[in-house]
Amino acid sequence: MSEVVSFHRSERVGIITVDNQPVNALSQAVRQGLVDALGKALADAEVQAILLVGKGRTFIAGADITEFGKPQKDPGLGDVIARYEASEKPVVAAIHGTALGGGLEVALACHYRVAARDAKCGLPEVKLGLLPGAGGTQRLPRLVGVPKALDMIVSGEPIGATDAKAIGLVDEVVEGDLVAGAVAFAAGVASRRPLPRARDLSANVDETKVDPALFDKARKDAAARARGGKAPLRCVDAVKAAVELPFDEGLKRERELFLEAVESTESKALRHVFFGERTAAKIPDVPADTPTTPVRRVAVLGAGTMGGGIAMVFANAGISVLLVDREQDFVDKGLGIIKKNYAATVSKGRLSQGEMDARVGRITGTTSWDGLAEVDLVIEAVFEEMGLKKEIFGKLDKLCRPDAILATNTSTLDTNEIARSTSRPGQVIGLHFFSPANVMRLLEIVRGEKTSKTVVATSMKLARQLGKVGVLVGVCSGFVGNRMLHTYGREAQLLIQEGALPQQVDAVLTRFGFAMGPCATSDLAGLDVGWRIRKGQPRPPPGARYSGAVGDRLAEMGRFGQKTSAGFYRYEPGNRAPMPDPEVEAIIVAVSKELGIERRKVDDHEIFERCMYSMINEGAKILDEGIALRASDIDTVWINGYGFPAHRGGPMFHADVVGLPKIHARLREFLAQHGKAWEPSALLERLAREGKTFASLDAGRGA
Ligand code: 3H9
Repeated sequence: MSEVVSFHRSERVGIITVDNQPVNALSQAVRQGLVDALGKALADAEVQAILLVGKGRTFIAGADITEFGKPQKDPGLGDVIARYEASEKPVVAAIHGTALGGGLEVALACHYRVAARDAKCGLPEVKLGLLPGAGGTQRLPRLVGVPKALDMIVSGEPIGATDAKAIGLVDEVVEGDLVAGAVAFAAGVASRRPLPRARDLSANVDETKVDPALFDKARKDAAARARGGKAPLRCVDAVKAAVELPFDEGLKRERELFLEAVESTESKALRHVFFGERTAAKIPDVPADTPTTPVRRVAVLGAGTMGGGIAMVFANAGISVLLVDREQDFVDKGLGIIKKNYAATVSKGRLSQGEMDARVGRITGTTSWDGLAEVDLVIEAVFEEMGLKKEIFGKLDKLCRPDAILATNTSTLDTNEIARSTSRPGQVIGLHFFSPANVMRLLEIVRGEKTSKTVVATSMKLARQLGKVGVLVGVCSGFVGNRMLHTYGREAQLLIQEGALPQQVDAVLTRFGFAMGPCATSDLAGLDVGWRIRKGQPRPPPGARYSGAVGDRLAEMGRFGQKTSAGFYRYEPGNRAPMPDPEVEAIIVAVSKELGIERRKVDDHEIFERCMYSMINEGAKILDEGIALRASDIDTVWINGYGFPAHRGGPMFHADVVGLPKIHARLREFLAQHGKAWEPSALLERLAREGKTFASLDAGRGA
């Protein structure tokens, strides 16, 4: 008997327990253990019904993702599942925590399913670029009907036990002790025959009754949402097979589609993203047992868009917040916007009024700094001005408890310099939220040269508690995300000066899968922001290109983007869709002329390579300088903070897909054509020469 699956008997019920924590993934040892345990249960004459349970915090959260891409070892999951379904003794799955992917597929093949009230069931394979590959696409529609099965399989979103019961996915919701309730249920069905098997249910997949338009619509919706990803479409095709083919043929079709998917770059990318997010939480010199301090009371300085959004993040996580600003008007305005944001969520039915009231109640607006002496963490979210920040940190140093964490939300400024304005640089850290802070998942956690390990560990833990993906980065201008965004945006603008138009640049990048192109993104963020920053900076020396020329001209004309209905595009009232604007084209042509640039036809390929490779090159420099710990951390930043398409894995993953030698060769060509900004990173050059990848670099560093 394998250690990860055990068997024991409770009177007439044989209990098979999976114990492969943390999530009871279906590794080869678990699959073998399940086969062996079933054999024992069937051979035991005393056993009249069999119960399958998971030990620890969950039932079974799916196939073992680390095994994908490696030669598959027997028994396959499909084989294990077929044995459970064929058992002549009834098998009951007792679900707590999550039954996900292959875990739910095992449960679907059991004859009955019972669930704890807070259990969740789902087929999230699509989020890994896959489809359920062990019968889920054939059994679920037979059990719950095609529309609901399509919903669950194409979205990948899990449903709760109550909903699962309502749609016929589980037979009973157990209150109180799950195993005791499930044993009683199993004893109750022990002698019932015939055994209900999902494979035998035909009514829900009767071809004459299922509207074929359902699949056309599902395909269309999936294509619109997938931004070029194919997995959702494969999911639709597999469910369609449940209607068009007999069960065993449908299983074969599902298998073919699954094998195609598992080999796809899309799935490799999404698996990289899954593990990348989890690896980001691990800091080599800050072990998991590093002490942390509790964060129960927080103050946010600055009640503007950013400060208000940050206050909401804490209130959402049940933490009370003091929202502090200089004048009562600013405080009131900030609180007003917060309430409006929550009310919008309530009106969409995504938040109850009671929950909104509780969250609003956790935020106290004030102009007084008195309460700061009590808080565990202060986050400064005022203007990006070093003098102001230093003054604030000097004051905080005097007011706050010695163990309080002093954080800055700066997106560009030197966190070390800010820390030096206090007597406790070890307690200072950057917590860089992304706008809108209550929506964006990314949190760059900026470690200064003196930041203590306790403060790093507390911040990483806090990120998780807030539902954010925390990525630890080092100090440099723009940290990881904005520093790379700068090179990406620079190339987009230079291409426009040379002959492209905003709509062409944006189309190239949205076709790749970006949520928005760089020009539409600038319009959303506001062209005035970059313009004001550039005004305070020295112009590039003669001979060097200045990428801000078009943006400056538009901003000087009051075209600040969406908020003025005009920027790189024009906007119809009440509509955020960017419309190409002939006036902008004339401005761009004029700017090119003033700069002495003869406009030329820029092809899409050049746009893509220059925007993407400049960013990858900067990412390699960031990695080489130790600003990011791993290439996968850079990908995690870009996917969670900048709309990089997850199914492309992030810029560094994409670089590996293209091949570093090819990228390096192009960087050298661009260096010859466009100058110093294209100097290839020494790291990228070395990896290309040695035939290595960013992934191999991460693996070599134990990431
Ligand atoms: C599938 O089932 C295909 C089948 O249809 C067909 C097959 C033929 N495998 O997320 P956490 C690790 S595809 C391996 O921090 P939480 C994870 O990396 C699969 N490892 O915990 C982490 O490791 P570490 C369909 C896995 O409580 C640790 O477990 N299923 C797997 O926040 C803890 O994870 C899914 O897509 C796995 N399947 O969330 C579910 N899952 O500690 C994927 C987790 O070293 N999993 N690990 O960093 C999840 O969504 C979340 O992990 C879950 C728990 C919600 C379960």
